[in-house]
Amino acid sequence: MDEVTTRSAARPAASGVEDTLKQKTRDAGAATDAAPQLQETDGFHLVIDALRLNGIDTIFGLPGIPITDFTRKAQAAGMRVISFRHEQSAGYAASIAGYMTQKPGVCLTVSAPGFLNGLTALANATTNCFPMILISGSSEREVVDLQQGDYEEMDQLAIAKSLCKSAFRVLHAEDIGVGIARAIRAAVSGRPGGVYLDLPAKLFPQAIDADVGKRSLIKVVDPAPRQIPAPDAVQRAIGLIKTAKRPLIILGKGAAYAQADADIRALVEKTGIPYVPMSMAKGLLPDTHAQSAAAARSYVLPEADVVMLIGARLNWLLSHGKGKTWGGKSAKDWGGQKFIQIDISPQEADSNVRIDAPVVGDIGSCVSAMLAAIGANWPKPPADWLDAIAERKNKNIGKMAEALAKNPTPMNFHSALNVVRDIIRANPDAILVNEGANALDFTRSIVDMYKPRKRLDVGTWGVMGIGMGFSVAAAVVSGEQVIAVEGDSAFGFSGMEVETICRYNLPVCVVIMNNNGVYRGDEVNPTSGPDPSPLVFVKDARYEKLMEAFGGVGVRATTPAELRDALEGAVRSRKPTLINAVIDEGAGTESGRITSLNPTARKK
Ligand code: ADP
Ligand code: TZD
Ligand code: MG
Repeated sequence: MDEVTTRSAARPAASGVEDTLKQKTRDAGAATDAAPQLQETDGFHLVIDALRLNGIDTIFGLPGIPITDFTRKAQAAGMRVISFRHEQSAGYAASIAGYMTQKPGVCLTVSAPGFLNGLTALANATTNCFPMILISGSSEREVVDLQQGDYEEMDQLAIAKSLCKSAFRVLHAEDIGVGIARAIRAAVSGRPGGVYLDLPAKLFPQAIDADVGKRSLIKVVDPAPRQIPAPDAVQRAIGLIKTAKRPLIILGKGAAYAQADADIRALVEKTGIPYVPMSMAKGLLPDTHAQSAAAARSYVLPEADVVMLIGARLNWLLSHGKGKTWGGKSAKDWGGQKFIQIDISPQEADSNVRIDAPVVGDIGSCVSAMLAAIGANWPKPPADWLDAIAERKNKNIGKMAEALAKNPTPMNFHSALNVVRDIIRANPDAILVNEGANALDFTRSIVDMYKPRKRLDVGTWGVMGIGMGFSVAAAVVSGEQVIAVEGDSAFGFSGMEVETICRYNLPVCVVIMNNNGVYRGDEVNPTSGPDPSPLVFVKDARYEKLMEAFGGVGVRATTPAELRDALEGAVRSRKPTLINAVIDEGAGTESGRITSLNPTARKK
């Protein structure tokens, strides 16, 4: 994109200054009319031009004062503007677009309440290391700062600062180029994260000479520079792996994000080390890979002696690297593993337990350095370790197959998800979005993924509400079929976005695992009073009619056969579809797989 979007000034050109400007504009080759006009640009156009100059061609947002005209002008300039029903969904969409593309996803909101609605997604993006820029219009600075009660008054910059990686405000049109460049660099360099960019209402109509404007824009060179690991750090890691009798690799979503798929696969295969993928790293290598130890996770974590983390943090999702999960005697005890951690953040090592070999750098560079160091004839791990894993794995896969083969009435999570498993196997390019508790945990363990970055879920926070935003972005960014497996509670957080899915006619099929409630639907009010339990919803809710209301396809499925028909139909037609899969309301467990995190009263 070379051209700066210009607007003709309304004023008649008369003065000497303006003549000079006209001449400049002509020199810049922008004005070719016989009757030359003064060429100006403004804040609206400069923001659009700065984004496009940096290859950002899509905006996720929700219009209103002061950004309404911005959304129009962005669309007129050829950007894709995806307009949502709630800013939180737009924000989640932007964040996952960032994860999928390594370019910051942009979310655009109005001031105060719109900004706050988008802020949850920005904080979530930062927590998950997804690159995203939240751009919010803001009210008059001088009124806000004196707290004089402006329309949607709020000191947004101050509030955003503590919740994201960086926050900037641009006051003058000629600084827009710098502002966008700083936002892009902050979002994607180093550990990716969320960036807030505050654009006051007054900035948008500020006019400046088009040529000056054009020259103020910055095309960011090498926005996420490679970070080559120190050779001695690589050698230390290799040395540690050499001592291992029971080595293990854990792949996290940082590894999926890095798009170093071939090298990661080569490292796993050349070393022969068994690996466990974290949730969003499923499919980085196909889940059916012989070295996947996912089905023996509870055996390999406590038994491993050297563990190499690639783009995965030792946070709660890995029980902080200690305690019983890792073979420790009690909840806080170290299990005795030595850890290698490949991560771009130099501060990540030792966050929970000692890291004996930190390798700091971008995963692409680190993995290729490791590959070079191990050479061609790396010995496979000891056979007794691999055999012991295979034994557990096969036993668990056998047990799972038995559970999947059953066909109970009503359907349970297994019989329903067995269908989704088949559909993903037949359509490995489809993107699976997943949220809920039981609906999440069962899907993660039952549905195999075959390709990288195809599984998008609740991430580090286990946040509900990402479903429809992620689905919209996944479809917009990739053009692929999206299948969103949603708990009925989880779906409720962003359900209105089915209208967005219909409006943009996206190939999204939402499958609601409808068990009438949060975790299960059979709880009752212990007082026998008229209010239902806080954990249950209207029984036999007809969610499919929501999709029909906006012209999509709605199906109520009570058997695996009906579910299969409906899912196959959705994939064939690519029409917006919502399948209300009716699940046994007693089939789930509280909090799914993380029951242990629930505080319980001592007093019964
Ligand atoms: P998971 O939840 O899958 O375990 P986490 O979100 O906890 O994954 O960890 C992802 C890690 O990956 C973060 O510590 C982050 O710094 C790191 N990371 C992200 N992108 C890169 C990259 N390109 N190179 C190296 N590390 C990265
Ligand atoms: N609010 C937000 C934003 N995130 C959350 N994680 C929660 C609340 C708490 N929560 C969970 O952790 S899972 C869940 C909630 C409300 C919903 C579980 O019910 P579901 O799934 O219907 O989505 P299952 O299949 O019934 O377990
Ligand atoms: Mg439920």
